Amino acid sequence: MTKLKLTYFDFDGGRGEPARLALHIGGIPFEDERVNPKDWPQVRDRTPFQALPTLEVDGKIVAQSNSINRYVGKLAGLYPKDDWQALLCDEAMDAAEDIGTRIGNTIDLAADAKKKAREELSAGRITRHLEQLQARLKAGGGEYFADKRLTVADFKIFMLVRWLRSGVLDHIPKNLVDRVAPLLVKHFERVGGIPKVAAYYERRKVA
Ligand SMILES: N[C@@H](CCC(=O)N[C@@H](CS)C(=O)NCC(=O)O)C(=O)O
Repeated sequence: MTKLKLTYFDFDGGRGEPARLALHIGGIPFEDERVNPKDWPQVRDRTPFQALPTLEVDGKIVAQSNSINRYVGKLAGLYPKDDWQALLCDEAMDAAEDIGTRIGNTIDLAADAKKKAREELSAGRITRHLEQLQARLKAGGGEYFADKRLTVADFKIFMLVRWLRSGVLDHIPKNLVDRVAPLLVKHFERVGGIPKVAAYYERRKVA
């Protein structure tokens, strides 16, 4: 049997969480390695691109969150077999990644610059991305992002919406998603309400 080790920072979100969730929900055995940020300088140099998540497959290490999501999605039966549906799944995941990266780029800015950058992002790119994601969801039937069923794209968007609504991001209104893309909130509730997902976060004590 293929031996898998997923390595990511020790919190229940971010770029590594969709793959963790997919492996858990798909019942795929894997080692869930959680890195304490204080150990990151030592871990960094054994990663291919000096970043997490990474996935080890029988001792071979790879990186890039959406590539990992696709791979584990296929193992877990959570990635479309149809090429067009796979493209829609990828598009949603990459759009979420774009928003995450743009917000991530503001984290180390000085207070004033961060406020300005985040207010601009909230009114501009983030709103536009959320509206477009909502339109894609609607076009696909309104429930899931691809294949009319749960895929790794749903986990990626679930994490993004949870992050945006959590209130941890200064200067990004926590009601932004509710205001501009209410169907994404319904989607968030739908995914969070899947019994295996709810049971997983109940065990992890994550609201
Ligand atoms: N394109 C990469 C980006 C990876 C990335 O930036 N990961 C962050 C954590 S979410 C990281 O490792 N940051 C630590 C650092 O850059 O030193 C991916 O999608 O996996």
